[in-house]
Amino acid sequence: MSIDNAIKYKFNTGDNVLYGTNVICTSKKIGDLKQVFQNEEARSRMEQESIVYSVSLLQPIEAGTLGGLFIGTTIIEQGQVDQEYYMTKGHFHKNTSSSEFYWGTKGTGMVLMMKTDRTYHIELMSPGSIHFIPPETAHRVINTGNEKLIFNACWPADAGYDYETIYNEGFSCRIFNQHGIPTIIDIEK
Ligand code: M6P
Ligand code: ZN
Repeated sequence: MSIDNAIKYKFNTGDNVLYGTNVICTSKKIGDLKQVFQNEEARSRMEQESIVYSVSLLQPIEAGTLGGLFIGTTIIEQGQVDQEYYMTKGHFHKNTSSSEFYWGTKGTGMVLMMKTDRTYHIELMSPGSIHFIPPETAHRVINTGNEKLIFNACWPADAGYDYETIYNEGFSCRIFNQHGIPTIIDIEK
């Protein structure tokens, strides 16, 4: 019997961001988010190097492994493209039967979940809120607050990503800042 004293991975006390050996950090900048926001012209005129969100990802097992799990922290900066709040790209899982948990740790926002028939529902995210994303459901997080939004996620290692469907068809609603109020606008396909 042996006790491993060294903590391999942990959530940083303070900002709650995941860190440790093998934690991969990636970021999405304005320049990476073509066609994500409604006003593409406004996005193209913004500082392209400006970060919209960053993901710290721990993959303790190879991607695609049945029964494996991944965990990650996402930080969405506060900001807007025109009137639309900063948000993640959003995706369906390639393995359509995969589900996922999101939970908020800092800031406030919305979790948008959309079924394949394009019906959607929204859950409010705040520190401590837990969101279950069922199979066959696209998911995106929108930072509607007045600070960074930080949340964690845990999902199956064989979930994979289908970004293409959202890139081609978009979500069926968008969230805009209208006179300081987060406003949900339905979008026709
Ligand atoms: C969460 C998880 C990740 C995802 C990230 C950003 O941390 O769902 O798998 O990559 O959010 O979301 P997206 O990939 O849709 O931009
Ligand atoms: Zn996912």
